[in-house]
Amino acid sequence: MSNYHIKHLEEYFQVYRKSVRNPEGFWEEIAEEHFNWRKKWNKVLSWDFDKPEVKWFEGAKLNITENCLDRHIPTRGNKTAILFEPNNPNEEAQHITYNELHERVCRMANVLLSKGVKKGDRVCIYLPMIPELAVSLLACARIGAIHSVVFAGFSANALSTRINDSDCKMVICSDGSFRGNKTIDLKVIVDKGLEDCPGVETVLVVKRTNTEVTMKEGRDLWMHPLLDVAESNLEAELMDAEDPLFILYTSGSTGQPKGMVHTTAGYMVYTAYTFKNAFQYKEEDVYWCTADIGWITGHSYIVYGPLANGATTVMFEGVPSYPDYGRFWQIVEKHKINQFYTAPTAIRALAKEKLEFVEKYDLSSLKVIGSVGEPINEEAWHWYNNNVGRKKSPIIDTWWQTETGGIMITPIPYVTPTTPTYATLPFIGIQPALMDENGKEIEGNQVDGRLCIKFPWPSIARTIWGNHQRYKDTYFSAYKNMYFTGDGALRDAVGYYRITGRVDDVIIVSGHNLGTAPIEDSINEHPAVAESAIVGFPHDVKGNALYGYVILKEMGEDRNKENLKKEINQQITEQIGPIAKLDKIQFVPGLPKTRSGKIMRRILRKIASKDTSNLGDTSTLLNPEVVQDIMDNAL
Ligand code: 7RM
Repeated sequence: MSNYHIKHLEEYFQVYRKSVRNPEGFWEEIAEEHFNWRKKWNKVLSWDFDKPEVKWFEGAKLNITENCLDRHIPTRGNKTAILFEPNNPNEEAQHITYNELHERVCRMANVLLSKGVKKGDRVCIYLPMIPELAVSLLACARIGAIHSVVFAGFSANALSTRINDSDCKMVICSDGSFRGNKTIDLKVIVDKGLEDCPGVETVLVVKRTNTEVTMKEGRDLWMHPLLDVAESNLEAELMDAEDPLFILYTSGSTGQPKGMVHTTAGYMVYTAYTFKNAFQYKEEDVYWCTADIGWITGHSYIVYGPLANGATTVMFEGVPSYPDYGRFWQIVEKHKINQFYTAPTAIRALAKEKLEFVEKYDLSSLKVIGSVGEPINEEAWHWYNNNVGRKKSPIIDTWWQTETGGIMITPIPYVTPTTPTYATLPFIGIQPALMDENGKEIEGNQVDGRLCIKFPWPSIARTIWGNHQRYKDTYFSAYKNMYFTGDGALRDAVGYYRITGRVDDVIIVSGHNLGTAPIEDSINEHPAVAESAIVGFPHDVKGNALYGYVILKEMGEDRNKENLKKEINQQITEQIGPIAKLDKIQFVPGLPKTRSGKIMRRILRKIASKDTSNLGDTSTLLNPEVVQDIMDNAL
């Protein structure tokens, strides 16, 4: 039996048991059968969560781009690898075949080499969602350079911090980017950021918007003329299994962003295997993940996972609201998308708009619809299920992190029965544990605790760039011999997991542990409410009390606010209990969100506890203007 593609629930349980009883044997078999190695490993796994150190497939030699490109050429050379859908719906989509992608990656890799980039050097990539972005990642991997993608919505300051932290010697950027009806002058941001980055020797500029840019003599070069004259083929660099593939920054609750380091072989094996199974990808399918490649979701499930499976992966340059709120669904219809993967924040934003936007498109091609990034609340789950999945495409609520590299807890569609808001069962090879505050594992079902992972999986991040101690402190110090995720979760009667949010989102009110997500779900079900966020604030009697920030739908705007507050608390009382009632409710125009769509609760907590002298690092905030408004009207 091949364990590469799980098709039944019994098979899932059987393969899962095997992967836990004999992880080395299990992953060895997957690695052996489904990838190209230039040399096999000497040892499948060595690990020590105390050091911490994890090594998979030690001694093996490979290049991930041979697995993502070269090996598909004989059988899938003319198949579309990347389907590029531009921001402007009137601009033609591009179908880039595996043959063409191979050539483009080799050309760019040759350009990088000619500009002095060597194996192990860091290259910062600051590009919009255009094909050159995916090509850049692969070109770095082709020559063994370590890519560090910085999301092109980040500021000059955030960019320079990241460039300096990992000492990038080259930046790949574009003249500008298109987002909806806006054109953003990316090169101007790069120029500003680079004022503080003396280590950057070369900037390669991709032409996208034709905006005028200043090119700094001796540093900046246009990419396309160099690509035109570069050789179209290049032998891939031989990499060790544990050579770093990339660095990707993720923000911590305090301090500088953390440069998570992912290595080559384990990352490849795990992202490929999870992609195949979590999306049930079949050879002719067209798969679309709406994330930006600037996030881990884009690295693992737009670029590496899909390409390692020879899939057709869509890259969308634009935004869900342009030219109108039907854009996602228009694209699903146009390209007959089979698997669609997005974030709860996008689902909620689209659910606020008229149903016509989704109803008027033919979504019958969809087979699997996914969610990632934060807990998906009940209301959004049902909206997604009814209007996008049309009750026939299973929703996969996939829980994972930048640090985990790949999906950790998810239903396997058509295999695992789903329950709204539950990420359900651990993926093959993943051994979750729930821990109590005293460091003891909580056994059994119908329990909740802090989510840890007991055993290494192939794509766990190996360190924080330049700061191994911080890696140890953040992930391996809270619980002995465990990877601590920072999330809380509950395990229900059948063993399904529901992620309740970051553990700092757990609020203890009068001795009761309350997760914010279920309370927010309840509030969001009120017909006048669009979205909400709950935080705790100090209370003399209860220890903590609840403060709710609520965004109203248009219909709620002219309602009596005191009555609305009563109705919201009534609803919470009915659905959760009076213990979860809110002491304060503030109606707000928006919630502070990070650029990847997560609510920045830290800021809301500070406002609720009237401690606004120092809001901490707000550089990743998408909408700083709402913070002022919320502060001005705080209760
Ligand atoms: C992939 C990604 C990680 C954090 C994680 C959680 C939250 C992600 C879910 C989720 C509930 C989910 N990487 N999170 N997915 N919470 N259900 N399905 O998002 O590094 O940017 O964020 O996101 O808190 O720890 S990330």
